[in-house]
Amino acid sequence: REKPSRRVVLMAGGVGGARMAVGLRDALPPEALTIVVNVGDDDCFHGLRVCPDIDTVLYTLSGQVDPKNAWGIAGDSRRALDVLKRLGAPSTWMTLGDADLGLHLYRTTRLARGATLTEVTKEIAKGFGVTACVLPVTESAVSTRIRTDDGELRFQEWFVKHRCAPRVRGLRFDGADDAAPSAEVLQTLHRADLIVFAPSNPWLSILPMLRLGGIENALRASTARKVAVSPLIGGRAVKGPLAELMQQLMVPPGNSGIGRFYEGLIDGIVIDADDEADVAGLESTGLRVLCAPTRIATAEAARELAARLIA
Ligand code: FO1
Repeated sequence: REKPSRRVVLMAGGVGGARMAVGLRDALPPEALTIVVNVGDDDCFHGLRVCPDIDTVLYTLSGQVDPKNAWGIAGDSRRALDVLKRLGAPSTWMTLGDADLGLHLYRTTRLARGATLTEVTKEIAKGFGVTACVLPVTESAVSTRIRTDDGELRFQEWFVKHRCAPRVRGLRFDGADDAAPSAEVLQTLHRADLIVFAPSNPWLSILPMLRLGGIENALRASTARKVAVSPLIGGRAVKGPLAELMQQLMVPPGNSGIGRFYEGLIDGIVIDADDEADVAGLESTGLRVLCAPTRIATAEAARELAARLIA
């Protein structure tokens, strides 16, 4: 009998998570990969449940994602949004394309009929021909709130409407205290041989998952090897507000700040080939360090990194 294939779990946020998912999918047998996705960015727009990180993972894995934005559907039209703008509807700063709205209509209707977010996500993945198992981290609504000098903002208000301009004083994950990882996520973590933290924003995309009751224990109890891929290269994020956020949260900059975030949770960290100078410092904290190209905008680069990480 063939050696049981590796059971790999990817803890993912949006863009970095989706790209790492592509690489791992291409480097593993189909049934070996499970992607656990953050739901903290989720929000309700025009009465519809929008799940940006789940949708970015599904659109990217199914080859539909808009390559420029890394969210939404390539070439999507915006005629419904234009009508909403004309009618003075709220929140039209969130660009929801027509095809994208089709997905939100489907998910919202299915949830209203009592389906769980896990069930609906599986239906959508199947419909899009995605073979990897994509799981929301929880069935509950947990939403990231950004505390600023002018009060608390919903994540998308801060990220999209205000373009990350308001200085971040703190984060709150509304609903996390009453939420638990889904049973399937806990089982997946228990059975994993390898758990990868994607090169997503640790504070905005991974922390909302770690804050769910029971997940840290499940991670610590898991016999899997645990590896984080740094989302920084030369101290800068490939995409998004991570470097500025780390300054505002007053955590150490660069890869040492990433290593500190995951302290006690991971055995190893992957940093970019340009950041060779960070190896010694990270190793001195007990981490194993893999220095490899972490720019994974192409499927080939992502597969190459995934293969090296798995090896
Ligand atoms: N990000 C933006 O910067 N501007 C947008 O108008 C926008 C719309 C949008 C619609 C659907 C969706 O799934 C994601 C969307 N995003 C947009 C990205 C979203 O803000 C994500 O939460 C970020 O990618 C962070 O993960």
